[in-house]
Amino acid sequence: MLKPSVLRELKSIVGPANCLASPEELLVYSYDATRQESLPGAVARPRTAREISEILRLANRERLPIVPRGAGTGMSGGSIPARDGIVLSLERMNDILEVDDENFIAVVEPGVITGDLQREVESRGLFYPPDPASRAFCTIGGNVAECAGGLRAVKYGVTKDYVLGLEVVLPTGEIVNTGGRTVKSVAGYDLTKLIVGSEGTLGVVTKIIVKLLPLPESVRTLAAYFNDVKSAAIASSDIMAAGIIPRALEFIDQAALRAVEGYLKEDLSRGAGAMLIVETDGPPDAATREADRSAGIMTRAGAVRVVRAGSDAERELLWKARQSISPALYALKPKKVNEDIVVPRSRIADILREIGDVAQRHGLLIVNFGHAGDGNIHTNIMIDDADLPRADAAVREIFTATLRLGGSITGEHGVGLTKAAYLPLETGPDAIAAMKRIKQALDPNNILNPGKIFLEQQCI
Ligand code: 2HG
Ligand code: ZN
Repeated sequence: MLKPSVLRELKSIVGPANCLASPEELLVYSYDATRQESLPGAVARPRTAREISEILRLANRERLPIVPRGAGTGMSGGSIPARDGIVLSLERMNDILEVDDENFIAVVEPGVITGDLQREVESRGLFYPPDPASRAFCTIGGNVAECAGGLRAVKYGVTKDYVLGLEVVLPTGEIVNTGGRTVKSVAGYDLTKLIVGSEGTLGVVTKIIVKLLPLPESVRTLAAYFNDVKSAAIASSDIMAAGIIPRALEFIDQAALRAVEGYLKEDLSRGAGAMLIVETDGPPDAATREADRSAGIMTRAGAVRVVRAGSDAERELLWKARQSISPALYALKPKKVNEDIVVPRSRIADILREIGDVAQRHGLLIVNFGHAGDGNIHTNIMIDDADLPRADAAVREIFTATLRLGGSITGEHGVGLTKAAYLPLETGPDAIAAMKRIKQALDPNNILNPGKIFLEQQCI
């Protein structure tokens, strides 16, 4: 419970209609896509950086935890509220402020839905490439906080590659601008890069300047079907090793295919053991040539069938299927422990083999799909409550194998709460100590998203 005087002050900052404290309202803001929950003391829905600054100053005075929140689609618990703290929902700050088609930039507020930004710029012949599977409902502010990746990272990179500048409210309330509207700037430390991916622990982003590209002239989409996971994994590494850079190169294993086919009531794979979706883009000749070369490589690696999406409807169905896997998996088991490990691209077959061994050892159903072109596999351990201890053991073994192969425990979902215990495995204690010194310098009272990334500050 928040003190009545704090609630009053909060109301005077954002207006009574934008300060929520009834149990029903709090519940709506209590969870994210991990399905973990924790009830906040209040939710504030500010409209300006100035209001946010005042809230952060209040939080420092009262030592209150503040948890910034976009649409709550995060997969590592980054926006799970601190118990009795304040959720800072950026949902009302949702304007696309500017699209500058001369300089190829857009200026947006954090609450803009990523898919809306994509559609708006595409209507002007421009392109915002980062493309999380949740683009229809996630916010760009959340993408910045977690440095979201997505389906087109293999060619175009991730959120941090498109953020040129930010307006940020620091934990102590100062409003600062980082970077700017130019493609180059080396004026001082790169605070933009520090904030992107800092999971809402170092500042509240209130304005984002993103880089845009010209919209590619054409796309070609292929679906390739394999009898087994191993040949699909080898085919994906072979495409990359041949120097082809598709704009998407996605992998789906048999269990994920079955789940999504049931979810969409479509027979996409006719019983295949694994599938790759490959999409190339660019001038029509180049896109076709790269698609044809990819098809040849996949056939040589053992694809039993490679088909080209002949119409927009066919292409859209493939992508809809891919984007629906995450929710579709809940048909297999009530809970999932979903990880987003990433390995060097040539090691995908190795990590999938190791994951298969882990699944067998622990008698667990582990489903794999994801961004094979990046080496980024979504490994989902499907469980009932009783399986949780075995799932925890499996996660540790999968992370250990990932690191042994030269990979990382999280490619795009962030550390948040769910991976905090494992971060030291990857970074070692000295790097964590350095990160904590940065946190301490910017947030001396540890009010901004405490308990995320670093285990020992856990407070929910
Ligand atoms: C995706 O690529 C998302 O679909 C979600 O990153 C992954 O649910 C998952 O494991
Ligand atoms: Zn993903």
